[in-house]
Amino acid sequence: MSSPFSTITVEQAGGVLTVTLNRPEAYNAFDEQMTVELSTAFKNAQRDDAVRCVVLTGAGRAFCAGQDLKEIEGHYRDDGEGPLDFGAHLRKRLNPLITRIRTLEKPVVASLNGVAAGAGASLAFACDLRIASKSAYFTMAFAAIGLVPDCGATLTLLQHVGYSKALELCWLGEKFSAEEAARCGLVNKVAEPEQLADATRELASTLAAMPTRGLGLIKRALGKAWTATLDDQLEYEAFLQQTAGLTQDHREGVRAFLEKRKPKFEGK
Ligand code: T3D
Repeated sequence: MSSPFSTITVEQAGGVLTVTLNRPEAYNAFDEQMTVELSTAFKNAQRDDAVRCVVLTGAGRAFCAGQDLKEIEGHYRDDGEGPLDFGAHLRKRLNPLITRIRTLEKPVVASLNGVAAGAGASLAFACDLRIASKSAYFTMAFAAIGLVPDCGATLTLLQHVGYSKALELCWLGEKFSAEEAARCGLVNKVAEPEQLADATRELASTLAAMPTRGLGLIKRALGKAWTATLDDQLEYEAFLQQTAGLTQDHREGVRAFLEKRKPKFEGK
């Protein structure tokens, strides 16, 4: 069957769905079509029980160079539609995509094969875990073209690196290497470029074989904790634990421990 997508590719192996940004000639910059296709791919991933981990990566040399500047420039031409309404565009396209990734109750791993610039960096920060090639780097390219970081990066970057460093990165837009990002917890693992694919596969297949519903509930708990009081969080944990305690994977985990065997989780 032919792919319904033209700017991304999707491939499923075992429980791992790999979504590849596929506009290598533009360093996988977002055009309108790509934001629509990415949203569809994540919506499908939510619905499909066979998907138990999503990997997001880029084709060619870059992960993603943010918004397609040629598409933006087109709006300013004499025959163009006039300046892009960024607010409306973000609310309609990119914000729902980021929310979809953050609320997908399955692990989402960004596998950073190269540069992540502007909204491409924000996209990587929105994923749950980041594994990066040693040659990958981030650049908060927004200020250099008079824009502000978007797609949640003002929050996600702040959470990882603190106010002063986040402001430095957002103002100056200097290269932030994968190794530097790993030192402050923004990148979970750095791999040699030729080992990135294998290291990603290993991490993703480990996650895909785990109790998917439990992992999703943990993601929910940590997502809420940023703004919660301790009392709120204790109550929320009790609620989530009640839900996790009813899953088949919880029962399998306990049984396997007592029977001294490896558990076989079904993601249910
Ligand atoms: O509502 C909304 O959507 C607004 C949201 C906006 C959020 C944003 O993302 S703003 C930030 C937009 N992104 C940028 O400003 C980054 C622009 N790109 C770069 O600064 C550099 O390309 C990189 C640092 C990413 C990589 O540098 P380098 O030297 O390795 O590569 P290069 O030669 O500059 O680029 C390679 C090709 O990719 C080149 O094409 P060509 O000339 O060989 O045909 C270049 O034009 C293309 N490319 C790179 N980034 C973009 C792009 N094409 C379109 N849009 C891009 N963002």
